[in-house]
Amino acid sequence: MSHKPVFAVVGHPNKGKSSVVATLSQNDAIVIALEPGTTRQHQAYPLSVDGQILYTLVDTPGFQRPRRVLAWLEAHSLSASDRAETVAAFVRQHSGDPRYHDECELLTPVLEGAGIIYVVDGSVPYSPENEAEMTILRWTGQPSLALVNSIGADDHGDTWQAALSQFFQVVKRFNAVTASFQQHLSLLKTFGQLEPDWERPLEQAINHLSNQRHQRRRQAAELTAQAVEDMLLRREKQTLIVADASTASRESLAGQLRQRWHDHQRQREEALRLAIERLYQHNHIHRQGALLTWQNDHDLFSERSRRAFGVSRSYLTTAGFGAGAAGGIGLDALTLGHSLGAGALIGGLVGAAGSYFYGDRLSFSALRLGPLQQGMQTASFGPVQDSQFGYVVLGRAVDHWWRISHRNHAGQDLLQLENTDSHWLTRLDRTSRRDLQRAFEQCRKKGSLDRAMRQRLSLAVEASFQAYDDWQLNPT
Ligand SMILES: Nc1nc2c(ncn2[C@@H]2O[C@H](COP(=O)(O)OP(=O)(O)OP(=O)(O)O)[C@@H](O)[C@H]2O)c(=O)[nH]1
Ligand SMILES: [Mg+2]
Repeated sequence: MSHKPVFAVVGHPNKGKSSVVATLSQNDAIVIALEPGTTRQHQAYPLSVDGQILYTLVDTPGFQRPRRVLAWLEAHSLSASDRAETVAAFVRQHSGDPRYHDECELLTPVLEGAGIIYVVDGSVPYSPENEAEMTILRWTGQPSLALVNSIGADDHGDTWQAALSQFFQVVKRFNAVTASFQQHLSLLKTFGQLEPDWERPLEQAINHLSNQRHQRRRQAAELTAQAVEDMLLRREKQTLIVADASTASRESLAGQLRQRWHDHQRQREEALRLAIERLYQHNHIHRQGALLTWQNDHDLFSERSRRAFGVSRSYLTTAGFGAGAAGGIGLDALTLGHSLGAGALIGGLVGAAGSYFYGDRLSFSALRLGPLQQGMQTASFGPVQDSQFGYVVLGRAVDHWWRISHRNHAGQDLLQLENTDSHWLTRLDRTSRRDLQRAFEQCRKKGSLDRAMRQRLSLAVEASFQAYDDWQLNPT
């Protein structure tokens, strides 16, 4: 028989049992809903890392008739020594009885040896109704702890704590939606202290989960670096036959190229987000809503994104790259103007000359027209020449990563991109700052990234995750 720990999560209906299971088993496929009675059967959710099960959570329906169950138990028990056996007898005798369906479901895993996690809602006042439930659970004799999970805003945690500690050795506050990874681990540690047989497997589980978290961060950095590289190097090309090409059709070609380039960038960013979400086992994020909130005003190319994630000229100059690195629109406009001659091609794209918004600037500096050869001319769009773009892409990716990596699997809210008024890059070490800037410059100038630089970019992205984490924890 295997001795991997199993925990049955039990309690009153609609108090967040399934939410606790989702968070502790990192499974966002578990049904969590506003209506009581959502969970009807007990269901096991193992947590595995590298194909190895570390522990299992069992979701259960809530107690429906705890007082009657307790009355039956009291009537059928002869002494304190037969209590667990009496609970088992109750389940055997009532297994087909619809009145006690939920109690039989929730007691079955406990009778099979699961530890008990009793969940209450700390935002509603304590009610003695819970005493029958707690007494039944105590009769099973299984190791147990109570979690105060607050669904609403009010806090009755203290009275709950006092009452629960009469029945459970350990009472903890644990909010399924907001609990941190550290709180998750500390819960496992506590359980290990309650049941000697589980101490070692739970210590191992803690190690595996911590390693997994580090590995995920590294993998996320690699995925992000790859996406940043792709996006910075992206080039759309099309050849046109000049004999046919009026100024108007060339302008529309330019518009199409730009459109294709923008579409590709959006899709690439979206693909990265999906990959990050999969990495953290978030398979059911509200994509539709998330798409809506991330698009439009928060679009990759919006001025708002630049303000939130772009960097200032003074950042670039003080980051140790010298004033040259900040060379922006002025220089690009000159070289571009030269290569285009009359500049008719981009006339329709840029709009009123002089006021270059971020999105326009990207377009302005990205379009190139090749030399005329045998009546053909190639127009290309990208790689982007504005160094802000790299910071915008990276900033958005880091922000998304942060939200996903800190998101519990019980989370139901939409992903929201928020504007940041202070810049996390100031928390980044000098080497990483320099490597980011160099990688961006290499993409811009050489149109490719060499192996060594690619590796440095990946490390710098990982350092960026760390910096963003620090900054979110302690913003100033
Ligand atoms: N804000 C917040 N809401 C929570 C939390 N835990 C649960 N909820 C909400 O409370 C409701 C019930 O959560 P469930 O996890 O489905 O509760 P349950 O105990 O499994 O419910 P049944 O299966 O019906 O007995 C859902 O709308 C959850 O989103 C929490 O920690 N914070
Ligand atoms: Mg449930």
